[in-house]
Amino acid sequence: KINLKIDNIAVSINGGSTILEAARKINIRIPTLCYHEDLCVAGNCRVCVVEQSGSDRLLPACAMPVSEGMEIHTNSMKVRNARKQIVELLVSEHRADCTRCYKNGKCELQELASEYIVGENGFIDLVAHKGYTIDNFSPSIIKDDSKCIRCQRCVRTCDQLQSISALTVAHKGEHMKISSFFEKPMFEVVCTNCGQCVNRCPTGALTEKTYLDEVWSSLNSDRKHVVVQTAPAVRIALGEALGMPAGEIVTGKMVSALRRLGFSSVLDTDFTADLTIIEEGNELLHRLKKVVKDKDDSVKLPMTTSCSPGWVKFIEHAFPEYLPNVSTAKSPQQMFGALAKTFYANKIGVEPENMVSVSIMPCTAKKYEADRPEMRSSGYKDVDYVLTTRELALMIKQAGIDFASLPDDEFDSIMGESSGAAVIFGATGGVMEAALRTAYEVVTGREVPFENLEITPVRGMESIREANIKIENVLPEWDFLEGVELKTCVAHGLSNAKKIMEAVRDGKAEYHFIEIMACPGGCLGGGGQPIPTSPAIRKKRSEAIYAEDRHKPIRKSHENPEVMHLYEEFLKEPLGHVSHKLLHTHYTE
Ligand code: HC0
Repeated sequence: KINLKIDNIAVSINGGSTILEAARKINIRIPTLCYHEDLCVAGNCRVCVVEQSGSDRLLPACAMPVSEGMEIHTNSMKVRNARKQIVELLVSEHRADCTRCYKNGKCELQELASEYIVGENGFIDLVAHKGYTIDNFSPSIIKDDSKCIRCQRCVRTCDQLQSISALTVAHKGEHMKISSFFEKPMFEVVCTNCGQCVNRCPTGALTEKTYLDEVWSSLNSDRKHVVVQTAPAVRIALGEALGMPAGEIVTGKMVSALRRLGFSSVLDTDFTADLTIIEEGNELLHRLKKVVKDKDDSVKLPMTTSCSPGWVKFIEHAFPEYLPNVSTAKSPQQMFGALAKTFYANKIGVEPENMVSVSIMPCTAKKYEADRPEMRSSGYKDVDYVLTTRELALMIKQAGIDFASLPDDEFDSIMGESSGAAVIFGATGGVMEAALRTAYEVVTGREVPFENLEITPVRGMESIREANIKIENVLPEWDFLEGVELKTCVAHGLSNAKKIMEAVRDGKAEYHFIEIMACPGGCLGGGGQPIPTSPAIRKKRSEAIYAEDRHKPIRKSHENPEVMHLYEEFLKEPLGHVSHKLLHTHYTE
């Protein structure tokens, strides 16, 4: 342990910790901009400077390790003046058009400028004299260079967490900027649309592309029947953007709010998450049969999940030779869209051209997924508009709804029922766990014992997790699986996905089924979730997801009565003709 004093308060902390960590331990707040808990330290903005007794130099608290006997001052005149100058300089390089900015009121630079009372004439307004670009070609992300403070959180996110490097640093000195390959629009480079950069950008330089106006105008149209679906991870995070603590489950209030906003049918992506398990689980069993029993080498294993659109875009770019391994089952969002404008429209007597399908997602890549040409199997655009959790929170505020005082409401029926297995889709490992709960019963004909419902080896926040499950006492039709050890793997964050795929490609790992989610923590840590999203917040959201699962009366996808009814009445059988037309697709290089 190292002993030091910060603002005359003694603190003891492990060696190797930084001054910033020591200060946080005793609840002293040091401002930061380039620092982010998920990323390696860069120490380039200098907003976190502090003074050390006996030294003339100011130290960056985020990068400087503690040492025995240090005496640190975080609020001296010298520190305050330095910080004020740094913030003034950053503001002078930034288009401080705050009232017209999407991040107005949620911008970290704005907060610091207000705290340090940055005046009008600190430095010449440099941004006015520079050309800058606003890239809004992507369906998911807008990049506005005039608001960039070059902290490089986005660059480190794209490199360290996602191994993509779609965003990089270009040029030097005053010309230095955050750019892409040959300064092409984000839409034309390897960006996976995951939005992790958006979630970490301290200013309005990277934001989601919003479709609020389009959704409001659909809601205001008398001719349109507007259907909304809500992703598993929205219900455990929406409250944060509306002043509630992290980890609050707000499913019922969210449904109430959506009804008050005027959506005609309030339905659930969790319904199609259950459906995904049936289709994808059967696909896995079908592939196993082809490979293990029929020795058919045209069928590929390991099968990987396909529901995270950032992951699908990543594999298309980085490992196209493995596209035949990606499950053909569409994501729950897209299964929902295809069914909404066919099965559901028919059930409620609405012409599909008069239906608008909106989804609320924790994810910016879902905006891109909905735009993909493959996603029009209803004969229309299956999902018209995708809003992030943050955009829904904004709609609720715009409508003047006091979210905290809303009563709990229930989803509409036909496509609103879901199991606990569907809810856990929102956490890394959830799809795997949900699939295993169902696959066990299909193959053995026996119920999963209650004490084994929670498959803990696939849970948690470790970056890569493996579980090998011995298949025993199977039904006669599955005899070729008797004694087989099913090898599964779960990874979250694309840098971990890359490691897994490299291991598979190099023959260093052998799996049957791999779940990959592009975002750290899975969808609960998605790029469209409330900001900040820190490791501690992800943990609370994850606990909320598993609590929601425990409280559900039905916890296995194949027991969802509305899904069973859908098969009886419309789909007839898993992997059948209708399913193939509406619920499956192929991704190409
Ligand atoms: Fe997810 Fe999904 S679980 S990708 O993480 O499969 O975004 O929450 O909606 O589609 O259901 C995100 C979350 C979804 C889909 C579901 C899957």
